[in-house]
Amino acid sequence: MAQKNNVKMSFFSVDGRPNKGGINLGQAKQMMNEWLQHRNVLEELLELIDDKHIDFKPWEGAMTLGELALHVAGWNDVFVTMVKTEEFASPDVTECKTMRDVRKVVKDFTEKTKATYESLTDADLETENNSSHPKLQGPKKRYLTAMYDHEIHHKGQLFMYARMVGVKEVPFFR
Ligand code: NI
Repeated sequence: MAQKNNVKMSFFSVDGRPNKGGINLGQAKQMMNEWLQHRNVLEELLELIDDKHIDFKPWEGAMTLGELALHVAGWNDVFVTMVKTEEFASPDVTECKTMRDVRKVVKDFTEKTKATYESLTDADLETENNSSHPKLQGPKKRYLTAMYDHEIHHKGQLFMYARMVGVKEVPFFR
């Protein structure tokens, strides 16, 4: 009986909900898929923003709409890369003049981040990290949960930016 329960548990994804189709994916793969759902929504949202809003910011000193989108994509690539390298270095983000540029850079980061994520093993996730940040210390998996939260945190802000510049129909949140 106990064994049966263990098998059943492995069909649940990181957020505890049933894994669609009951396929028992590895943890790294499952976590990547959970993150990708949110990234795909972010990309959909960016399709709805006109060029004239690229420099929109809701308050003085906020990141502009374009900067915020690039911030998520660039830094979240850093978080995933850190599982492999432990190097905390600013992302290399190309300057963008149009929303078309922003969408392209975000998509390129998505591909790069996905490729790095796909190279991670479940054993990598459990290895102790070298972080000096008290909230990140622990298994390397913590870089990935922080990255996931960071994606959702700023994606929520971007939904608000989008509504503020007049987008009426926004995508479902995941
Ligand atoms: Ni941030």
